[in-house]
Amino acid sequence: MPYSGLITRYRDYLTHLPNNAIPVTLLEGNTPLIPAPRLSAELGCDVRLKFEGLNPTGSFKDRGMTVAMTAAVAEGATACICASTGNTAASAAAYAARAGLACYVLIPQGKVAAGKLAGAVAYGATVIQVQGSFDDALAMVREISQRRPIALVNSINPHRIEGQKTAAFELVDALGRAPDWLCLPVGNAGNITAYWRGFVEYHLAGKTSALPQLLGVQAEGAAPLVLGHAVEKPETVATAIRIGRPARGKEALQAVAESSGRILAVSDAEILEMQKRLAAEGVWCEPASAAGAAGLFREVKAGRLDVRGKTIVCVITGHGLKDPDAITARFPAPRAIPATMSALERLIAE
Ligand code: AN7
Repeated sequence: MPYSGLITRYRDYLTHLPNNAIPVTLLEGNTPLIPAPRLSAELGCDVRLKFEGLNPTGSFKDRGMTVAMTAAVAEGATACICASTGNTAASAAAYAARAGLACYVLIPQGKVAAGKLAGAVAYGATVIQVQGSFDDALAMVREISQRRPIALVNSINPHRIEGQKTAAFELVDALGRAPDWLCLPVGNAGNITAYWRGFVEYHLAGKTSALPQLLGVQAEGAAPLVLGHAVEKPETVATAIRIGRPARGKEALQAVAESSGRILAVSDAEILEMQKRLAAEGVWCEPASAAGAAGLFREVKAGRLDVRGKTIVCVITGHGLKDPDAITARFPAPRAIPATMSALERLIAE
């Protein structure tokens, strides 16, 4: 049967959706699990990359958005709203367009990567820059969605988590069991919460006897869950996870504890170094998406994590095209030569 989106594929597990709901879908999910041979050799384990950047709008957010938008339409919504560091905005804009809903997205001014902002605009959302942080914007959309009949599609919307848990199902379906470790970036903490729910549900359904250990990774300048308190002015090159008050922080910490996992923070330098390593495997991701693998790398190299012979999945949450400036701003512009064969010969002989 041709693939028709994750709601159809995992309908039996999406019990919150009304029976008569008609999927609003762009055929999200079903993303590849790509082996990372160089990283595997370096760390002495089998590292696989769940490349969520290959979803329709370039990030894992599409998994939650197909379910949230399907539910919103079934409930009769005509407009939706979210706060976002960028990927949620682009995803909400696309699925709202598909469903014929008005869409408002609030983003922190000047802190959203170019590809995400352009996406939200292209899909026709009303984009509003807030002179504040993501956390400020989230507080605003929470309140307006109470006051007015506008569906809130942030990951505090339970349908978002329901959709995102399907990534765990796909991992078990691909590997035949859960991986030993699952490494992923943590911002608002919805995704790690969703993965854990997915693994637990599949475990209860008898699809995997084992559960993974979770390695949740924040950026040092935006690490409220590692520090144990909110961060008022989060700062990191990984703008996607520039979040100081994670809405699902408590659930995330509980999931990490239940899995006998870890939550830790990596520096911007470690994130960018891992972005480069992943690109050297042929998988270019945005900076935030490298955080999970960066955390794994550091722990293994420091001798704090024994992964020999283990199967490790790193979730690559967003495509590198989302944030081209993260590359072009740090590297010199490509060399220019005259349009002559001699100039080309000289350069190649260097
Ligand atoms: C690429 O788009 O919060 O821990 O508003 O875009 O579930 O928040 C994005 C988060 C990781 C963190 N990787 O996931 C938003 C937003 C990428 C992201 C995360 C985000 P959560």
